[in-house]
This record gives sequence, structure tokens and C-alpha cells, in this order.
Amino acid sequence: MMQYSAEVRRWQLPDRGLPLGPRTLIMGIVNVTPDSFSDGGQHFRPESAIEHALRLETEGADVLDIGGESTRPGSEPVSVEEELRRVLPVMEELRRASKLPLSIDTRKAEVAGQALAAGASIVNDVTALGDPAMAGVVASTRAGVVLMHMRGDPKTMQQTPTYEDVVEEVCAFLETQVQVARAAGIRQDAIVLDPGLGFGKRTGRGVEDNVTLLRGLDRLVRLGYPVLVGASRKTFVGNLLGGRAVHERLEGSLAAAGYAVLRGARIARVHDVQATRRFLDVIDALRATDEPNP
Ligand code: HH2
Repeated sequence: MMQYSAEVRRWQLPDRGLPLGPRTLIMGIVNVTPDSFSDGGQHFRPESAIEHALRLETEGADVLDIGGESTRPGSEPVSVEEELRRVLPVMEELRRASKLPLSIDTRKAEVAGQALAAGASIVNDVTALGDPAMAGVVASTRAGVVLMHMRGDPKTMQQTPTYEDVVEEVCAFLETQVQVARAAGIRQDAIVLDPGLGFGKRTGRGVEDNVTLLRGLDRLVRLGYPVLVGASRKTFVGNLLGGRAVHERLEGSLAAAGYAVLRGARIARVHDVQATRRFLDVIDALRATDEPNP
């Protein structure tokens, strides 16, 4: 497996660099969708999405991640026009009202391009540059980018995922997509990697790809890029809690986030920003004594 020498200590965005040091960054989730798995419909009106995002800022988010298409298992894709209609008004108003860097959660290059023009500075792509035009959009705007691993697509991904060695396969895929990104001119310090918990990963009935990935996270970290983990409220957390419903998964989500950070993740993508910030403040303080060069 390829090793990258210098560990990235800053996430470079067009207008600033986000420090990836002793303090774990929190990406707060803003879903402008009618059907997201945990909060679908709650912030579907632009005003309510904006209000929610500004609350996440006061609660301690470092980045706001705005998405107009649910990627939950079984979800239907939405058109470019519909996705833009959902996210652009929110992006434009937040660019005015918030100081935080804004991320667009999309797999479509057209949506990414327009969101970046409206003030976003990060593309969070659950297909890791699956749209052939995406790498060019990210490179030309010097945006930050999250490359996430997914097996299949959201509509079918939970039907029959299989892996010989899930950690190895996720790392190999992300290494390949890093090369695609670098070949397109995306800078090394713009790239963040994400194992894609819940995206075509087996959960329940004794097979837990998400747990295996978290346990093996240091292998992904060793690729030399900052790692983002999104465990918040996911099905595997509910399963580990004996089948708890979405709104009973906070403590489990915190445990997964804390474990990921101790394994080297530097960014947590979460719904519950205030609780996660308080929780990670303590984890960060404790891990600072573990790591000679945090
Ligand atoms: N998870 C979801 C969506 N986008 N992006 C990254 N980088 N990592 C993740 O783990 C991730 C993601 C799913 O969560 P959510 O946004 O709450 O749900 P939905 O896709 O139903 O909108």
C-alpha cells in the first residue's frame, strides 16, 4: 500500500486553512431534504434549514455541510434542478449570515459547481469523484474535498454488499480516488478521506463492517490524509444498542465518534453538534497527553 510522507496538518480551503491539530473538527449536518434518514423533512423549508444551521454554528460546529439529496439506503435520486432548488437559497443566505466554511454534500458536479459559486468552499462527495466532471470542478475552484467510500449506490447499496477484507478494500478504493484527484490537479492538502460508514457496509446478524472499519481506521489514517468519520445516528449504532430508534442513538454516536478520534480521525460529521463538541472537548484533552506531536 502506498505511503504518503507528510501528514496533512491543515485542511486547505480557497480562503482559509482549517487546523487539524489537537482539536477535532465538527462538521454539522444540514439536510434540506424531505426524506433523510434521521431528520428528513425537519428543515426542508429554506428558512428552517438556515435557522438550524445557525444554531449548529452557535453550538460549536466548524463546518456546515448542506445536502439536498438523501443518500440513505433505498433512497431515490433527485434531479440536478431539484437539488439546486433545495440547496442554493440556503447556501446563499448562510454565506451572508455565517462565518463558517460551507460544504456542499453532493455527488453531482453541476450542483457542486453552482454551490461553490454561491459560497461553498468544500465538496463532500459520497461517490469520491464518481461524476467524471467533479474532479475538474474541485481542482479549478481550489475547494476542499471529502472523498468517501461507498459500495454500489444508495438505492441498492444495502442489498448484498460483500467484502473479503473491508478495511483493505476501502483503503485501496480511496487510494485510487486520491490518484484521480491528484491527476486532475487537486492539491494534496485539499483532500480528506472517509470510510463511508453505513454506505454498502454489512450490519447486524453478526457481521459488522462498520465496526471492522472503525477498528482498522489507523490503516486509513496511515495513507497520510486527514480522516473524517460519519457515525452519527446510523443503523449500525442502533444495532449495537439492541435496535434503538434513530432518536435514541446519541450516546452510541458519541462513543463511535470518540473511538474514531482516538484511532486518528480528525473530523466528525454529526447531527448533534452541542453534545458532540462537549464530548470531544474532553476526548481531545485526554488524547493530547497520548500523542507527543498532536
Ligand atoms: N453520511 C450521510 C450523508 N453524507 N458524507 C460523508 N462524508 N460521510 C458520511 O458518513 C455521510 C455523508 C448520511 O447521513 P445523513 O446526511 O444524516 O442522511 P441522508 O443521507 O439520509 O440525508
